[in-house]
Amino acid sequence: MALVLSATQGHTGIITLNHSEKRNALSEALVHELIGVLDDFRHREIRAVILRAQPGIKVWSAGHDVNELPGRGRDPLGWNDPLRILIRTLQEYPAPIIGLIEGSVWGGACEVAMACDILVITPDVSFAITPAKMGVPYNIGGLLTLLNMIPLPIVKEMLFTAEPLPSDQAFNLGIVNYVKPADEIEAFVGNIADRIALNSPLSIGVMKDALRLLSSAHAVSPELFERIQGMRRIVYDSEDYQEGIRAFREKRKPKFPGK
Ligand code: YZS
Repeated sequence: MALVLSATQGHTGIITLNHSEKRNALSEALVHELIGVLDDFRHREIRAVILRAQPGIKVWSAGHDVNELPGRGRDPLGWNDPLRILIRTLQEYPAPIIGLIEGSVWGGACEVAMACDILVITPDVSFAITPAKMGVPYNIGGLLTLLNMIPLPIVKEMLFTAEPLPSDQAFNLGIVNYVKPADEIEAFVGNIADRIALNSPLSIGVMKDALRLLSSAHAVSPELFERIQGMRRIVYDSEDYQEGIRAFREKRKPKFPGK
């Protein structure tokens, strides 16, 4: 069974996450399929992409596949991690990606949403960024994706409590573009995609890339980079990290020793 479904309507491409049994967790296999669809859309010169899950779903995506996170002592979110590859692919895709979101969004899937260019959600949506619940040191690029979309005090609250941010707050903060009822959202998003497709794809592609480059134009010296990586390493070497993953597998709440 395909983990990701794809369809096209005119110049618009639609990608549907299709692994509800595992709550659309972002496994290597699912990410591989998703990137394959984006490659295909790129060759077919698709001008707007809609990224969604199955209609009416309760969990849009549960985030990184926790069973694929490495054991203690290895960076769980290194350059070649599937989540990292997916985020870069979405950000570098040369046409707008519209996130159509229903249900709850967890962990790395929040970053996937924040890597979309336009977000339209239903009122039941919530976003929870959960590394602190797993003992995971989120990576530098990932924090930057969040910071580019979410005001600093809110991103801090989300990271430190790991609790869900509800749809009305996400809308009031300008994190999402629109909140629409479930029975209207598909037509509404399709209309945005159609309007984008009438404009110059060259102009849009270049502006998207320029905005990406400008929003990541923070000077990070090699020393600063290595310092943050060193700080992160303390976390993924820790008992907290080991406990976070073990607790998930054993379906219980973690007890973090803080070392
Ligand atoms: O027991 P089976 O085999 O049926 O599988 C269960 C879950 O184990 C599986 N599943 C996942 N498998 C791998 N990775 C996941 N993230 C994941 N989430 C779920 O799907 C089957 C159904 O799950 P249930 O728990 O029975 O479903 P439900 O009662 O509907 O609850 C749905 C939620 C989403 C509330 C629940 O599954 C959940 O809390 N999942 C974990 C959400 C989460 O904390 N995700 C963050 C993952 N970490 C990251 O993305 C980053 C690395 S970080 O940690 O930095 O944020």
